[in-house]
Amino acid sequence: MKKDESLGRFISMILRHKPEIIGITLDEYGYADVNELISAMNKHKKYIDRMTLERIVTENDKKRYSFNENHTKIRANQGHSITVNLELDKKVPPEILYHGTAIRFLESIQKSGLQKMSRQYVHLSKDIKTAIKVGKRHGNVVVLKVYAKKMFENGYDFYLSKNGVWLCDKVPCEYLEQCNEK
Ligand code: HQG
Repeated sequence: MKKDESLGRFISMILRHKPEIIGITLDEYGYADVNELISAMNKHKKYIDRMTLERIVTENDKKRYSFNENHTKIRANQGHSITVNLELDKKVPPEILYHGTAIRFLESIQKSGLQKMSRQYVHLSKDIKTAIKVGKRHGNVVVLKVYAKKMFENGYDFYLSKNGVWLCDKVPCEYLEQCNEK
């Protein structure tokens, strides 16, 4: 449903980047109070009720949001630019992960590796198809192979978000290689 999609995009912005634009705050774990979120959104003409919010959380294509156990609180599973504690455990990554990006960023990435830029983590994909989708958002896409297991063995930490996105703090150039597979 188109309307859910646009509400979802707005909720992502609130829960990941700018809760203050509708006058709410997140707790240290990134949670917003559900009642507060609904009433603040309505006040700002983003009309939503609890049933719609539940549907958006359940049906979101990337499972971007989670409720707490009794559905009184909601947070984004990844993608934050504000610093929150997602309570993720360190995890052993697979041998290879992927990162889709725009060709125009390559030169800079080859110099300084993958950086978090505006987000809390560098986001990595488990397969090439997903990486292509992520990269396309930025322009002509190029996929990079990340030698994740080697990084892990050399002391870098990895986390897996609740919706299956791999997260780390940075990827130095020596663990990156252009991926020509499809
Ligand atoms: C690039 C979406 C120049 C990086 C996606 C990326 C993901 C550099 C861009 C999640 C660089 C940042 C995150 C360097 C990295 N020099 N450019 N040294 N290091 N970059 O959007 O990974 O759909 O912040 O390659 O699916 O594209 O919103 O990160 O192109 O999971 O749920 O800087 O956001 O999730 O862009 O995407 P972003 P991302 P949602």
